[in-house]
Amino acid sequence: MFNRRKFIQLSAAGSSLAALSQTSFAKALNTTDQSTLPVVISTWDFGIAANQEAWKTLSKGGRALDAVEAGVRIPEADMNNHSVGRAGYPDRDGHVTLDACIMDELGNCGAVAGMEDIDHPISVARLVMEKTPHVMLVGEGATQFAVEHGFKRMKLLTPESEKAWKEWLKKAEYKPVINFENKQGLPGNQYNHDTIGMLALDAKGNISGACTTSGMAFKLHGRVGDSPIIGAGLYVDNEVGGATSTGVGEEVIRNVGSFLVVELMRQGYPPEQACKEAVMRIIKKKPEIAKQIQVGFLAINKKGEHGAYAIQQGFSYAVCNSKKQDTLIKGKSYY
Ligand code: SD4
Repeated sequence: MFNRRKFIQLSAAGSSLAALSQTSFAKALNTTDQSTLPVVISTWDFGIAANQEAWKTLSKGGRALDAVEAGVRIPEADMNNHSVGRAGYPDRDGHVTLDACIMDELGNCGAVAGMEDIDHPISVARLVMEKTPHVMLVGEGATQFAVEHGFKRMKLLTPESEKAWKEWLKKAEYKPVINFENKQGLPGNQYNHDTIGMLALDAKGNISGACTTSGMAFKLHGRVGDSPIIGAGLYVDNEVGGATSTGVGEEVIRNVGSFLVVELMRQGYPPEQACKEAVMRIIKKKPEIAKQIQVGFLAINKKGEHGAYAIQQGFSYAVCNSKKQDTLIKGKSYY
């Protein structure tokens, strides 16, 4: 049963937070521990290796944009990672379709969605941002654009992913239905989690973010989640900070999650409270569905203070700055 009392308490906490002035929030922040720049944070435990790669750029005074692109390319290339990049699990029809977006301190952004046959969607997203007047390319158009810019067309479906897909086909009802993904089991199981969202502040205090995923495993062909959608899976604003998300993308899109988190930080919410309020919006609108799914938000403000909040337990994020190189922080959760 949905815990109505807990829900009301948390909603009340959310409203009273909104009533607090920015000054009160500023006092509540612990600026001593977290305010070291540069800093990079990423979703999940594989964020540790990704952060270390990003750190190579940040520690030399490099730009946050270069750091986040380099960082998330690590899980994209990891043959043991079945939820991001090269070795991602396929969709229902056996196609590996990748989603990614990137955003810089100037508000520039680029994205690809449902892209096949190219192993580093984040770098294609960056090229969309830098070489075209557009924000997003999808499907074959994205692949064609990547090839025109020197990417190699390759078969992404690995023998291991193919085996997992064929196993799944044996068990699954092979027809398009709404909430298809929820039939795969509990939120956060081996199929339904682990997008990388990365946020970095460089030594100049400029922010950038990147988000990349193969999306929900065995999704309907053509399904796109939150991860490549600016404002949903990722948003940064150099005046305020940045946010990214992981989990069931449909709920994040419905609530324009990452944009919401950044706007709440603009109003003075500390990162964790902003993430919590965004999670509460999802729970308030669909309490029964929320029990079954995972959504987590991760945020950082311009001081380098960071926080996270998820619907379900188990969400973690990695932090790297000059004091902590490979710290994994357990995110708080509603359940
Ligand atoms: C999606 N948000 O495609 C992604 C999946 C994910 O952690 O984040 N999993 O909806």
